[in-house]
Amino acid sequence: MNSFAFEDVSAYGVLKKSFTNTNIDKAVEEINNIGYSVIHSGLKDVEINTIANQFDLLHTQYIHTYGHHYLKNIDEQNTIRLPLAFDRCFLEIAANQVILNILERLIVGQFILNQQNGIINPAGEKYNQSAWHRDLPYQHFVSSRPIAVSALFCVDDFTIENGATYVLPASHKHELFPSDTYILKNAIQTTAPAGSFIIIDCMVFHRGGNNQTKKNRRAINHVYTIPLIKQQIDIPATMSEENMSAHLRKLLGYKHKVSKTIDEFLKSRKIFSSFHASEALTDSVDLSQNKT
Ligand SMILES: O=C(O)CCC(=O)C(=O)O
Repeated sequence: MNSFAFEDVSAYGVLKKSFTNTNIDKAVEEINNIGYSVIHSGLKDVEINTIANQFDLLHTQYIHTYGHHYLKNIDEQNTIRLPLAFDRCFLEIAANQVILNILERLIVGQFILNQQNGIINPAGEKYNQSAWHRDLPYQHFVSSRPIAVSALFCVDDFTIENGATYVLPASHKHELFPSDTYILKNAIQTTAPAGSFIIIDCMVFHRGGNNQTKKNRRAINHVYTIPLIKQQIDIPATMSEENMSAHLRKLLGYKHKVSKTIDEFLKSRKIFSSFHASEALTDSVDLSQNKT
């Protein structure tokens, strides 16, 4: 056997180092450093199959509702906007505990679901997500911490052949879109089994590949952001909060609705301050725990 163990990471001159124990720790470290990571959702094969079937059913129903001709004209025929508004199984994916655990570590303070999109990379056809982009498009800034994170749920296996997502590692750390030569040299294609999440700092440049197979590649993309960034579709206005837990209401942005009038804003402030008082209490407990 080779006497140099591959896992042995020796170093010198190092004063500070990160340690990872869990898969969540590993994902958080990768997203912070290179801007992306792949992690399994923990869903069983039977659950992933159910989601895949519901995805197709919903797509058929969606096309029927909005019209294929109309959707094709606006290049929306391969997208389902906000699938969770139609079927609870998609809400459960948006609230997947693995993802929420990672987001809590990445985004300091509060975050909300900004958007959920069912996406289809069509077999043998041009794909509308195949051009490089950031999920906060038209933005060229660098932030010290993530303010928006995407979680792409793989409904199908993501393979080289069916156009698995390309990422440009660490591009969230640089304002500019790099040169063509740099991109061609450094882009990485992230393959992943169905049921995985590809998690990407929204400022990382990425794109879908070309699907050269005979089967569509399906995924459900989620963008989670700090509440200051407006939702793509006003989720609280689209869905009733009846029968929704406080935890889901928070995730879906019911606590961060835009006040329509000054009067409404002032009323929301009153409710907000009593909420603050209870949060402050929790914070102070945390802080005192940190001190000991
Ligand atoms: O299809 C993919 O792999 C990438 C999807 C994508 O870039 C997006 O939804 O923003």
